[in-house]
Amino acid sequence: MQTLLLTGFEPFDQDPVNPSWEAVRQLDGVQLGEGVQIVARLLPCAFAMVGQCLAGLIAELRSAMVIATGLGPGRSDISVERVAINVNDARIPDNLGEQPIDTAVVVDGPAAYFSTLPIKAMVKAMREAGIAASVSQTAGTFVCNQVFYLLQHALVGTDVRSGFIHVPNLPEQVAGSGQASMPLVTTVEGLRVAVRAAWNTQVDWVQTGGQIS
Ligand code: PCA
Repeated sequence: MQTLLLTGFEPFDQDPVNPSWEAVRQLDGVQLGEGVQIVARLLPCAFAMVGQCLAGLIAELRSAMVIATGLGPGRSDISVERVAINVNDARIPDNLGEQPIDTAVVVDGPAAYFSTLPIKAMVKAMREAGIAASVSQTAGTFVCNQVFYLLQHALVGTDVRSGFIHVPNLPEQVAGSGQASMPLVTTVEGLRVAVRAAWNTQVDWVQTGGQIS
């Protein structure tokens, strides 16, 4: 049985929940086709721990594809990330109180890695399912970007495709604030559709996902 590793994050910044984990845990065990199943795992929101955790999961599961997810506070849609950069610059402390500023994710590593997922096809599939989605040009400079960079660094040169998706807050996390949110049921369905499209698409769709600025 092949596996597709799908990770979510624990809560951070005093939030009681993280929708990325709440969503991916519901997809644990879902079959993507003949002999392929999703394995969902939780990652800690801590710069010092998350790399080892991720490396352990990659080594243990030897998954055929890896997709990491996290909460993007303020995002209004499911954002498929294009690029991970070699910078940690934390605006808030992580769950261990660490707040690196302008450090490298990997010393002497390349400036950036692109997602190796078919990001346009994933966005297209979600939109066709009626779910708000877009390509995102930045995964930020916090723990999600670090995980995305470490993931791409670990798998570069292999045939295991990988990438990162940010999901919006849950409505109950931002009630009354006017901030964007997405119901959990929609996030779960969006991720299900995106993961399926990633697995089934060998050559990415050509459609714009660009931004002027
Ligand atoms: N979101 C944060 C870290 C963990 C998460 O779910 C981020 O975007 O960096």
